[in-house]
Amino acid sequence: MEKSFGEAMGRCLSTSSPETNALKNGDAQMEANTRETDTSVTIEPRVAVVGLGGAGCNVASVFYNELAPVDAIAINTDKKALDETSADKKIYICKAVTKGEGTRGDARLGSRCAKVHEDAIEKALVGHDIVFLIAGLGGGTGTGAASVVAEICNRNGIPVFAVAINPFSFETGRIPVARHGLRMIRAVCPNTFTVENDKILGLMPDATIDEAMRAVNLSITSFVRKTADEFASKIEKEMSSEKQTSSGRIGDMPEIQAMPRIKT
Ligand SMILES: Nc1nc2c(ncn2[C@@H]2O[C@H](COP(=O)(O)OP(=O)(O)OP(=O)(O)O)[C@@H](O)[C@H]2O)c(=O)[nH]1
Ligand SMILES: [Mg+2]
Repeated sequence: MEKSFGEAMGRCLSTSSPETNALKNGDAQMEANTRETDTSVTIEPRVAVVGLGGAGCNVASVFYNELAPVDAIAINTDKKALDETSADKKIYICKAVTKGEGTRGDARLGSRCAKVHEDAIEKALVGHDIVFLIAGLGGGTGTGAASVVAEICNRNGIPVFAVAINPFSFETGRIPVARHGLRMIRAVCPNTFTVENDKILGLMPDATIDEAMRAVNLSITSFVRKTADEFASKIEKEMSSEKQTSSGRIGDMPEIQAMPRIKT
């Protein structure tokens, strides 16, 4: 990861960030997911993990198969890959353009396909309190679509994080596409983290490429979980201090506890 979690959260919760303003103003979506009883407030942040393209959809499948308390949303131009993905929601983008066969490394096409399906993507995302985008860089779909989806989140005031997987260094032809794609994503999603596929090969020298990618995918899932938990607890603290300020008496404070929504 290039950036520490603390840095990301600092950015997310700094007074100038749109995310914080949304939270401080009592963001409608978060309110909808907050229950207040006589003595306690329970926050149930609704988390979406959006897998874009082949790598992203593989990570979304891990979340879905582990029954993680998130909504796993898979977006792909590759119909066969999407059919093989496990997810709460699948969005097949641009049958008319890619004929269901992916973009074959054309990131501009990936971006265009996502734009054509903006309404469906927006509908799937609205109502979530935090969104994580996962994309492998260097292909066309994930690289091109991630910034489009990040912008949809920005427009809707949904805090968004991106996890961008850099290709292996032996995928030389993909490196320039990956670099350009990362710049595009960072331009609209400051909370973008990169993961190096290469690094895992150093840690698992005898692993096959598939095993290495699976290990990377697993590390992404634990990163997302930790980040979402930290995000929820920051919100709780903000709400807690606001309540202290407004009541003026700590004794009036309701107990606040995080309780992630469990998928049934
Ligand atoms: N960690 C990890 N990396 C992957 C995985 N699958 C692919 N990658 C990496 O991600 C890069 C992009 O590949 P894909 O995600 O398949 O590309 P795509 O977004 O589907 O793009 P197109 O198929 O060209 O439309 C590859 O060059 C690999 O380095 C995966 O399951 N895990
Ligand atoms: Mg693909």
